[in-house]
Amino acid sequence: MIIDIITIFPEMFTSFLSTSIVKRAIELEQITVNLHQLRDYSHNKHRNIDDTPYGGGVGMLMTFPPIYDAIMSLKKENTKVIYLSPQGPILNQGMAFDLAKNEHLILLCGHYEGVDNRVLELVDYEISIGDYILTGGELPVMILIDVLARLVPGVILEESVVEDSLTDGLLKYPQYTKPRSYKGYDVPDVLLSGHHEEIAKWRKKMSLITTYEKRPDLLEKKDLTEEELLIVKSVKEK
Ligand code: 4GS
Repeated sequence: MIIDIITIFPEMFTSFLSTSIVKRAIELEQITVNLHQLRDYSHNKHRNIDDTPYGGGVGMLMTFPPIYDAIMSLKKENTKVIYLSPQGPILNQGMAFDLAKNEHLILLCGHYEGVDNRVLELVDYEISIGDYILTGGELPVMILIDVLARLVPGVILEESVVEDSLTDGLLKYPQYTKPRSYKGYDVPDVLLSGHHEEIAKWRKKMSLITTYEKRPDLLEKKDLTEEELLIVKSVKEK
C-alpha cells in the first residue's frame, strides 16, 4: 500500500514512521509513506495556505487551490482520498479492514477551522477518529496509518489479527501470563488444564461476558447465535 500524506507539519511524522511495527512495515515494503508539504503547493510567495471565510466568521480556512493541486498531482487511477475530520463517521476496525484493501491512499491533514468546502468534492471518505476536537489532522492520520499498517498482510502474524479484540465485533477474552500465582492473585484453573477444547469454550464465553460488561453497545450491533444469547442471558440474570 502506498500512502501519500498532505500536511503543513511533515516533521510530526518522523518519529512515528521510524518506530516499532510501522517502521517494520515500511522496511518490509508492505507500506510506503510519502510526506508532502502543502505549502509547496501555495500560490503565493509567502507560502500561505489559509484565508478568511466568505460571509465572515471566526478563524481561518484552508484554501482550495493548494489542496486541489496537491491531490491532482498525486492521484492515480486506483487512489482513494481520505480527509480526517470530526464530521466523518467514526473509524472502527470493520472500516479499517475495508480500507486496508486499497493500493493507494492520499491522507489530508486539516488545520484551523477546516477546509474550503470544495475540497470535499475531491474526497472519497471523510473519517473521524472520535467525537472531540484536535488542533490538527496529523494525529488522526497517524492513528489511521497505525491501524492500517498492522492489517496489511505480512506485517504481523495473521493469527494475531484474527484474535484481536473487535475483529469479530467482540472484545477479547481475559489473558494471563506467568507466574500462575502472586500474593493470592491466581490465574484461572482452566487455562492451566492443558484441555484445549475447554480453554476455547471458556475464551468464547469470557469474550461475550467481557463485551456485555464493558461495551454492551457492541453486542447490540451483532447478530448473536442462540448459544451466545444464552450465555449473555445467564450473565444478565446474575
Ligand atoms: C479530527 C477528529 C479533528 C478539527 C483538526 C479542527 C483541526 C481537527 N480529525 N478526527 N481543525 N476528531 N480534527 O479533531 O479526525
